[in-house]
Amino acid sequence: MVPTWRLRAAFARRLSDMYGTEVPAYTTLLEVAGRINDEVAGRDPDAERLGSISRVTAERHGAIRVGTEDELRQAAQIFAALGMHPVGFYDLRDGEVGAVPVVSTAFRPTGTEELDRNPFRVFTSLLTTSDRRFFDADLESRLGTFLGRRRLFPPELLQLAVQAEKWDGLPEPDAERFLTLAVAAFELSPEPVDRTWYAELERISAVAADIGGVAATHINHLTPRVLDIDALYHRMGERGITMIDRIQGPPRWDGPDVLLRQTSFRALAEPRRFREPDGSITAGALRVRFGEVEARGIALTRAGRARYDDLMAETDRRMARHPDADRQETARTLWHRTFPRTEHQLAVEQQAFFTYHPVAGRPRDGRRPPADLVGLLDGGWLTARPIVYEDFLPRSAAGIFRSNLTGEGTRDTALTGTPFDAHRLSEAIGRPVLDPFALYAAQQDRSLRQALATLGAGAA
Ligand code: OOG
Ligand code: NI
Repeated sequence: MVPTWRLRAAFARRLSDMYGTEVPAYTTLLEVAGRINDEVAGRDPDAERLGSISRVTAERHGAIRVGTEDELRQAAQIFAALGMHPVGFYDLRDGEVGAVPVVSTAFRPTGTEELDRNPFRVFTSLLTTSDRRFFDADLESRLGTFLGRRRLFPPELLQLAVQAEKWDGLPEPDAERFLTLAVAAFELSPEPVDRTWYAELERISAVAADIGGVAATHINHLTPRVLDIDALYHRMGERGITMIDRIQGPPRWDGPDVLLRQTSFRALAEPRRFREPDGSITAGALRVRFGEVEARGIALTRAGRARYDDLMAETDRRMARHPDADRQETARTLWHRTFPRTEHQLAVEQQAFFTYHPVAGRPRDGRRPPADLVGLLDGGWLTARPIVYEDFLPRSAAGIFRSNLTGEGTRDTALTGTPFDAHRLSEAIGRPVLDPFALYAAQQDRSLRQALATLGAGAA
């Protein structure tokens, strides 16, 4: 029997091999990221504080985009077979510029042991065809017809996925068959693209065309994790690959790494075949896929996240007043003023999530452990280990989408959009969309309860 986590690890590895043959710059990115990770691991004793080097080296996230709720449900079934569950709700339709007609979630493992074995996650976006700001009734109906006719996942793949979910794995040779079919479902399709239909959707949004203008889905990007994203940014430039103009997320600073920092580059134009209005087939190219890389930091509590969002908004306001200022520098100054400078401070102010552990061999000084967390930390009873952020940031996601779009697209801002939230997305998927904050909090609480029980037993 091949257990769930081995299926997931094998799927991530095969998808990565496949994507490397499709997008050569991705292979360069893996090389550079791998080298930087080795360098950081060699010089920094804390390199593994947010994940073992073997985890980080294998770590990827992918992005896919689907057109209908049926397609989303089927994708969810395949991910369930791999032990990946929908976490978080992201609405990317409302960005001030270049809004994207999708709502998204991320499929990922949720248990700490599963994350350690292989943390593969896939940011998955659903085209919101009923959102009138983007699509009128006529176009919605034509999209419905087009999408209704296509089949992204063969029935055999879906059946194997149902079995894998039920049995927590698959016996050979079913495991091999499942992996082959699953990877194939995310390859770029050789089917000709209808020129007129694609162009009509592209006028609304390049993402709408990439989803609704073609006969299949495909991996849009695969993202390795790197321990020093600033170094990577410079080194990719030296290799002749132009990155977008900035790293999204928190600035580089001398305090703790929090949340997620990401940057990307435009992939080259890829050859695609087109069906012209006169029925002839021509050779052409599309530039929709890209490369991305990310550095992960500590997960923030709701309070910490609110502070982060405020700092980003304040950075925007300052940049609007001083457009020539350096964004990183501006952000860094603000962070120094209000963001906790140490992990300890993040823990005592409850701005970030940690697991808590009793300190083994604390000298006996006749004292009993105090009742409060700060006292336990300061008195040397407990140590705090940071919990790594496993999710995404809507603002960064929108920035990544936007920086890789051709044209701004069009949107009728006089109309209101279809209401959409995590609950509605859960119904569409037929599985609960989990709240990332609740997952981190549960992990923290569990560790704290255990630590207190151990301390209590020792003191009694
Ligand atoms: C997804 C963009 C979001 C991220 O890392 O924030 C994303 C897409 O382009 O389909 O992948
Ligand atoms: Ni991404």
